[in-house]
Order: sequence, then structure tokens, then C-alpha cells
Amino acid sequence: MAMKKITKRSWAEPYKIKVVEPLKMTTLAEREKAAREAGYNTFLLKSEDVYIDLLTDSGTNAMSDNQWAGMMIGDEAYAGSKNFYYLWDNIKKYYGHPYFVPTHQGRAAEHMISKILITPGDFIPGNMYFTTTKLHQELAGATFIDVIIDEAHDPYSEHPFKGNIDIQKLEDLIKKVGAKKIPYVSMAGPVNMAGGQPFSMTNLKEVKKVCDKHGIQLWFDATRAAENAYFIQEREKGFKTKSIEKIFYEMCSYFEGIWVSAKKDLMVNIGGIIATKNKKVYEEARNMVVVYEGLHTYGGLAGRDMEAMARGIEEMLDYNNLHARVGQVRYFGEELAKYGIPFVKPIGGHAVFLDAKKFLPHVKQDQFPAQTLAAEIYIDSGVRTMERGIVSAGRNKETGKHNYPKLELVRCTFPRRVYTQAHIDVTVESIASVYQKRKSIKGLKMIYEPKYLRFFQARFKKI
Ligand code: PLI
Repeated sequence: MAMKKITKRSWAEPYKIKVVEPLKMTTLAEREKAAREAGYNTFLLKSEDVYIDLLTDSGTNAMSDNQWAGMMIGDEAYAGSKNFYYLWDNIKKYYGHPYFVPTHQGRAAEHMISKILITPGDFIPGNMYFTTTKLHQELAGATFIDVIIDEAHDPYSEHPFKGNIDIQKLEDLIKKVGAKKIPYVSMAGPVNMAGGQPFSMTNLKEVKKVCDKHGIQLWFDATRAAENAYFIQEREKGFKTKSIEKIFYEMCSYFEGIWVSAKKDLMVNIGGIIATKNKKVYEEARNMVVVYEGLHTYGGLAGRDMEAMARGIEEMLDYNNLHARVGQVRYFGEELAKYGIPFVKPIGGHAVFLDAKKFLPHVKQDQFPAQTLAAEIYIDSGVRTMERGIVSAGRNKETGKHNYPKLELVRCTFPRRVYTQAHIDVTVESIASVYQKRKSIKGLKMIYEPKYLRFFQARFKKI
């Protein structure tokens, strides 16, 4: 008998399963009913009716036994919890910023930073918008201006750092509106809406130079910054032999301050961070947090949540954890590619984004191709994904018309440490099966539209 030759050495997860959560299996008829009742919006499905949940990696990650053990030593004092001080120590140690204010999640931090830094009439340049980030900037009276490189809007550009800021676009904006109207540059990495694409350290340093030249602050949405550090180590010259921890620390050092949704990289169910070197901003945030969140030593969190966050910071910077995390997403993308399914390249950090415009070319953008595709995938197999296209982009503030983003995507997002390779195979086969019958799929009509962040609660009807 011929022996199979070894042609590769695979990676596997650096953990094993200790606790399982049973999933409900549904029939096609049950899923059709559930989708109809949810107005074909995957955000409105009951989680119980979902088999494999790729809606988001936010708050849906599996905590480690070490994090669960930490939950048991929660110090639930109203003031001065010991978990707060441990978390603060880890923020100083790993992010390198001396001042810290906890919040209950990322958008609470965005709310406060926007209110503190923005004067109505300001402009905020950023590397592509994120829904909650942009909304808080707008609610504070600013206009968001996208200054990401053009390649980020091209789903098939293989640029290794599609999250980079276009320095010329940034300089042009400063020239046009004046530096006084730009309180800060808002940089995220990897860029969620661009497909989980990182920025490079070189680009970050150039952005910092421009900011310094014009006296503009540079702020970081560090929600998935550990993944950004992983990509820098993998792709950028001069970083191969530097540790993730060192790259992460260096990245954070260029910013005036950061905000974080701890529900992602930190692998907890709830939590947010504001950390900064700017004492004035810190003092304002510390004043404001007691109005909106709770005392400055808990910011809307339980002591146990802060303990899990503190331990999560240590785990998120572990190379093997990150390698398995990015590797799983990559495996999913590579399997999809075998069926010719169109998706954003390169494969991102937290998700694979299906190109709904190419998947359903006969569905016009105002008939919501990505929303339609997400609903069809759910009906096929119970896999829940998320629209990231025209519904998420909302309406133009002045004209009231839909914004028409270049990217019309369905995000298949992987919670960290939750699903197995078999779950991925089932998902790939489901998407391939929808792809095979794509020509018979019709679009949707919006029948209910909320005022803010409409993608969460909008309802649709089949055309
Ligand atoms: O969901 P929050 O409020 O903890 O965080 C808001 C938020 C801020 N920045 C970035 C880059 C995010 O991705 C983000 C939340 N993202 C969600 C919920 C997601 O599903 O991607």
C-alpha cells in the first residue's frame, strides 16, 4: 500500500474544550418562519433559532478557565475594587498609557471621547467609518471624513495593509478645513468595515508625523489591535522577530489615547476602556463617566468583569492564540475560494466578508443585496451572518438619501475559541449551496426603519 507523503504540518488550537453549550437544530420550515418573523434581519432573530452564530465576535468569545476563575474573585465594592487596580496595572503594562477610565462597552468610550474632543462644526478624518464611532462623532457635531487608501474600497486589491491612511487625503483635508477644525484623527486597526484589514507601523508613523506637524491629536480605536499587531509581525519588514507584545506596545505608543471595546480581543462578554497619556482628557472622562456609566473605578462594570478583562489582556497577546484565531478565519476563506465564492481579499483578521454585489449581481443596491444574502444563508442552514452594506451605511445627513457604499458585504465573523473546523465546513457548504442557486434569489424591500443605526432593528419584506 502506498503511503501518503507529508506535504505540510498543520496548526491546531492551543486549548481544549472543557464545557459545551448545546445548539438547537432547526428544520427549513422553522428557519423560514423565524426569518419572516425577524423581518429578514439577522439582528432580530432569536439566538435560540441560530445554529452557528457568525453575527459578531463581540462579547461572544469563549473565556478561558483562567478568566472564569478570575470571575470568582470579583471585588464588588462600590468604590476602589481591587480588580479595577489590577486592570489598570495591565493597561499601563501592555498598552503603555498611564491614565484609564473603564466603560461598560466600546460605544460608551466613543461617546465620551467624542463629547470631550469635538466642537460642533469640526471634521474627524478616519480610516473608513465604523457605525457607532461615526455616529458618536456626528452626534457631537462633527463630520466624519474617510481618508483610508483607495485600495480599501476595492474588494480584490491584495494590498497587505488596506487599513492604511492616505497621507495625501489627510493633508488635503487639513489644507481645506484648517487644522483648528480637526481635533483628532481617528484610526482603527484592523479596519472592521474594510474586511478586517490592518494598517502598517510605517503608515502609523507617517500619520503621527502629519498630526504633530499640525498640532492634531491622534486617537486609536484599539478594539482589535492585537490582531493588527499579528499582521504587522507577519507582513511588515523588520517585525518578524519582534514579539506581539512589543509590536502592540509600540503601536499604542504613537497615540494620544485609545478607546477599546473589550468584547473583542480581550475575550470577555462586556467591557470598554479609555486609556490616554493626556491628563486633561483623562480628568474630563473621569468626570463624565460618573454621569453616564458609574463610578470611575467600575464604569458600568462588575468587579468580576474587570478581572476577566485584566486576564484577557494577557491572553490576547499570546502568539499561539492569535495564530489559531487568524488561522481559523483563513481556513474558512480558503475553503470558500474552492467554490469560487467572491469575498474581500486579503482574508481579514476577525471575519471573511462575502462580496454581495458580485454574489447577487442582479439585485440592485437599493434592494439590499447583502441583507438578502444574510437572510438566505440563515434560511439554508441556520448560520447567522451580518449585513455590512447599504443598510449599515445609513442615510446622508443633508439629503436624507441612502448612502451608497462601494462595498456591499456580508460579514461571517468568528467568535474567538468558539467553533470547530467541522462548524466551518458546514458553513462553507451552506454558502456554496446558496451560491449555486443565486440566480433565483430576489431582493428585499425595507418596511421599517429606525432613526439611528438602522441595521440593528430595520425590517424587510421579500420582493
Ligand atoms: O460594541 P461596543 O459598543 O463594545 O464597541 C463598539 C465598536 C467600536 N469599534 C469597533 C472597531 C467595533 O468593531 C465596535 C463594535 N463592533 C461590533 C459590535 C461588531 O460586531 O463588529
